[in-house]
Amino acid sequence: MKILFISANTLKMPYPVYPVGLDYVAGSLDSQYQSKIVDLNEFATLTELEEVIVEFTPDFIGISIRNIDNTDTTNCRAFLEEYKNLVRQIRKKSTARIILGGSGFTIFPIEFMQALDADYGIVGEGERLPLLLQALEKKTDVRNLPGVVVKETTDIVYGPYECETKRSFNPDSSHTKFYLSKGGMLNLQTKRGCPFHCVYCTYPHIEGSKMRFFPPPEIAQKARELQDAGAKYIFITDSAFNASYEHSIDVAKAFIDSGISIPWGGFFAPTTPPPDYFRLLADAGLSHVEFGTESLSDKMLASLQKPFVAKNVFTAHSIALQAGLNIAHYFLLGGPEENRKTLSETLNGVDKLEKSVFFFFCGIRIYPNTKLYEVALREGQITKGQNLLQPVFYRSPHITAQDIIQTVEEHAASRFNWIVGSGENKATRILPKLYDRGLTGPLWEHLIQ
Ligand code: B12
Ligand code: SF4
Repeated sequence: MKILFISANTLKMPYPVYPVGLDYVAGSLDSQYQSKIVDLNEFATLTELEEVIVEFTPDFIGISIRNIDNTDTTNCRAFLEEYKNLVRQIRKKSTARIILGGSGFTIFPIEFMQALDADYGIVGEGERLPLLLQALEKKTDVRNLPGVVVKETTDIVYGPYECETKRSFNPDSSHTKFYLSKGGMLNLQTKRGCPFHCVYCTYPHIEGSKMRFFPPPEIAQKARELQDAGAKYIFITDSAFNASYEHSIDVAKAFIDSGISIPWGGFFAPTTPPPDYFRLLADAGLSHVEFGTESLSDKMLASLQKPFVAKNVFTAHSIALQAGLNIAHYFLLGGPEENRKTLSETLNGVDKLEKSVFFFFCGIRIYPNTKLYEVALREGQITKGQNLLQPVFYRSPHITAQDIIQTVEEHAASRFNWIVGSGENKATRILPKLYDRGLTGPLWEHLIQ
């Protein structure tokens, strides 16, 4: 049986992202299945994809849906139409049954199934795919399989899948070569799940709230494979790499033991780390820390249910700085309780954080299965059953979105290292030139003054 996997994500900002999820899905299949991964980024037009489909003649086509939109109120881009077009082109060339999956799909499975008229979907971990394929082969009812969605599904029973994970990484595949030639960034997962409860966040729903750790020696072995394949930088895709200090330290030690010499980075929560934490990680190659800071007002941090207060942010920042790391902070403005005072507390606090880059997202996207969804529902900002596939952003009752954007943009105008939204304007001017010069990594450090 043949399965063609397609990564449908063509967003290249801030840089194209290697479809690591598909490595895991492909890795879950045994040798009775012949699988192939392609990435739309490899192709200049969909005609090239059609040629692959005609040649490979798959029985199933698995589409990985990562981004729904760019979650940027200042320059909103949604991708549903592109996905519809993709499915239309596939159907013209193939009778293969279409299976959807991916993090974006997991947030809106029913909406995507309907909008794309797919045959099946798998919510959450794609390692459940063999169960679906076996059931289809045996012609048994697939509707009761956890995580499996069909066109008629209205209710989803789903939880994290406690399974063996195997990443099938192929250094010679054409999509790997694409990422190696465009900046050389590949990615790595060290665990699944986030134990925190931030009100707006989809990650615990996508990956679960219980952390499931991969063994550090295996992670380091995979990092070594990426490095040997020619990767110049590794991004750790964990929700928050330091959600377990113990495990992240063990991973760093395993990197040192395995001779990982390329730089790496990831997302961190700005909680106060153990002494020497960032120094140890820096010794293991950590070069970039992306803090999910969101606000520097304690009132807002409490309202967003962040696992830290502003004081911890300053401490984590200075320890990371002392370890010589490049630091970025991400801010999420306009949540419940945001007002002029909390906003100015944040902006004044930002000015006290030295040598860093700041990304400001003004307006928080409302997602199902989050506490923010319940708040928005109570406040009448959305209605029950409303389709949120087209982005809807939460509005604080105490300050308008316009006010927030204007205030942040006024501050940002004279500061090169303040990026509003995904920063496509500033970034598109700079990043391609830097990549052309052979530089690698996230590159936002070049905005630090
Ligand atoms: C790491 C990450 C990043 C990093 C990526 C760095 C890198 N080089 O890899 C950075 C910081 C660059 C980033 C940027 C962005 N991100 Co991001 N990111 C993530 C994060 C935390 C993890 C993604 C990941 O790699 N997971 C690990 C892999 C192994 O899991 P996976 O891909 O989900 O695959 C599993 C399943 O989904 C499933 N699966 C996957 N494909 C398929 C296919 C089939 C057929 C099946 C059956 C199953 C299946 O099986 C896999 C194995 O279990 C997710 C949130 C999350 N926790 O999922 C957000 C997330 C994917 N990002 C999101 C967004 C919006 C963005 C940005 C648009 C933000 C912005 N405005 O800049 C950009 C887009 C960048 C781009 N070019 O696409 C959203 C996407 C949903 C949405 N709202 O559109 C997410 C879900 C977060 C959220 N807000 O909810 N991101
Ligand atoms: S720490 Fe990060 S990943 Fe975890 S719930 Fe909060 S925002 Fe989400």
